[in-house]
Amino acid sequence: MPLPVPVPPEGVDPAWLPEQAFRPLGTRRVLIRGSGPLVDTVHGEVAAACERFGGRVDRDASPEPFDLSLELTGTDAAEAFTFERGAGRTTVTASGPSGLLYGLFHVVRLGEAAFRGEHRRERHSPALTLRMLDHWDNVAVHPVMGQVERGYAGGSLFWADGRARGDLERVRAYGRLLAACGINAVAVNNVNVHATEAHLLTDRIGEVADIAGALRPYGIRTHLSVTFAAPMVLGGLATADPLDEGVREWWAGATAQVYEAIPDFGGYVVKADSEGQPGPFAYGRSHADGANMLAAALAPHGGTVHWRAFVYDHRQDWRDRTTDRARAAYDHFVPLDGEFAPNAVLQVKHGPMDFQVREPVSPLIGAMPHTRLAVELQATQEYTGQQRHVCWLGPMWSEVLRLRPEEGASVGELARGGLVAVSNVGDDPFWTGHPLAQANLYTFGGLAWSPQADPGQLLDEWVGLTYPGASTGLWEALRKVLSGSWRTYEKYTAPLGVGFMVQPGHHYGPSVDGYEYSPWGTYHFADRDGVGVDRSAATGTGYAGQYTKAWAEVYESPETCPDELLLFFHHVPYGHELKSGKTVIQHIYDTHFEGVAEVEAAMEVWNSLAGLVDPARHARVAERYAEQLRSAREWRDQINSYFFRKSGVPDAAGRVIH
Ligand code: GCW
Repeated sequence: MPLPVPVPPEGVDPAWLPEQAFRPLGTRRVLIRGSGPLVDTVHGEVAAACERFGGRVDRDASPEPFDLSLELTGTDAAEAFTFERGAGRTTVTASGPSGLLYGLFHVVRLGEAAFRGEHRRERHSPALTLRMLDHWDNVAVHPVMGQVERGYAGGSLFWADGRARGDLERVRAYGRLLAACGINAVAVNNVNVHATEAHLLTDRIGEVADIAGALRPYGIRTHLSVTFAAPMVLGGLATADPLDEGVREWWAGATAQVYEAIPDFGGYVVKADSEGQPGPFAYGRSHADGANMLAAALAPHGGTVHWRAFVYDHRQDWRDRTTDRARAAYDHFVPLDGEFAPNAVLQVKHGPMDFQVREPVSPLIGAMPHTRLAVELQATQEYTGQQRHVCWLGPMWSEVLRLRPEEGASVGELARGGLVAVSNVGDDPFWTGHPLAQANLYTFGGLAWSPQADPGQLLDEWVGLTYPGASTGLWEALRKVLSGSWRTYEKYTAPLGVGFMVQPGHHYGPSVDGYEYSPWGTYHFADRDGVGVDRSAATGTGYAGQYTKAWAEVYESPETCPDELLLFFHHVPYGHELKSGKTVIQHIYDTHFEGVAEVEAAMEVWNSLAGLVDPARHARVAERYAEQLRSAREWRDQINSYFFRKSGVPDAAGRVIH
């Protein structure tokens, strides 16, 4: 039986699955072979398209010749599919049901091209088996963080009025969008697990099961963030010590019940001993002890624990120059390499600090050969414009994933435990607040499927699907506003990798010294002579020495350190000459003026598209551009004035600095 295609409520943007994207498929005669729930999903998709566009679909046998066959040849867990075309017929085969689903969306992506000419048989297979979105959604609205922590797209998709939504049609539609870009796992609640959300693990697991049920037809497994203190706060035990027998039994029992409710449950996500969350340190145990206890509870059921490596001292003394937050993850976890259970995955933020617009790759990645690592990216734009600014992160993520921390292996290859992104989605009609931020979600899916993929090509795919039939002019305009937007954002915010300079707490907009004398370990050390953090091994915090030899050497000296990371690794005088030939101070002035000019130009391009894109989308983006421009000017003027006042060095071009 075909499963009906989910219909999101009236007014919800179709994102990259507008009906028109299904026209090429929907005008064909299609044969589907195989059985099972995911085949029913595929059947429902094809049936809906054919009904709309006049095609025809048959299951298992067709009385007539057909244009496309979608064939399930087995029942394994493989997500791969093959695609080929010959003798006027397109064929997709898969040995596992989710492969067939991905094969279907491949056909949709190709559009008419899937039905033209000849194609040699190609096999498509995801490079990473776990491609996951972590939602930082709370069930109860948090007094400071709101419902979605660092969320810029409205409330939660999953939770409303203090419980799981009764109507999960939109969650089904979300699962469909995710499957169409290759994502196969979702964690449905915040890693900061507050009192209400702790109960999702036990007495409220039924609500999680409902959500899992809505996501399952599109091949998405559900994961849950849990509190390490659960045995105490939920089980009434006196301890959460991971080596305590009673604690271990409690987790085994709770986990068995989770699997009763959700047989294909993916596993737990844990933030422990981090920013106030409980963890094994309270009992003198290691993070391997903590993770392995949960891994043991999950192992009999085939689940995985995602243990986050974001562990650092968030109460440090800014006067103390020996503590360097950037070092923390490596210092905590590298000594534990080899101790983690096979179903424990260490989830590492891609940079050593916290999702800044520019950071080096975390030195932890590559330094734990005997541990399964997942790399965590942030699609939600906490530090990159909060979905009020256009900032397409594809090029940044791609740089990270292609970098080779060691001879022979890229970050994408070292992420054997998967690629994870903090979701940028909420219940906003455009899903992501800023309609152009949908491109980040789509690109993430593509990079998780294939970390070596060209992000520009993924952007083109996104444009092709989201704006079916786009003219060359529209296509080029969209490319223009998106492709350079990350570098533009970098230009008008914190310079040369130094990071932060944001307003404390909510992290939107400039405040150069906002975190300078705070306990958070995020400093720039600007004085009248220079700026930057000395993280060299010779004279600084030693962070540069955490890298493998080749990279340690590159970062150790200001002469070899790439310009864009110079202030992350070194404290240099304002007159220091960059590889570009400019001084640091002149670079700061120039990039800040350029960044704002680039926003002005992009805004003009967007305004010229009125009438060419859907009016609601156009209006939403135009409104956000006005705010982006206001904010970019504020950034420019605060940063330029700050450094002019500190250094006393005038702008060589004599522009207005306040
Ligand atoms: O980026 C920081 C955020 C916190 C977040 C934390 C984390 C969920 O400011 O809001 O908490 O990282 O990744 O755990």
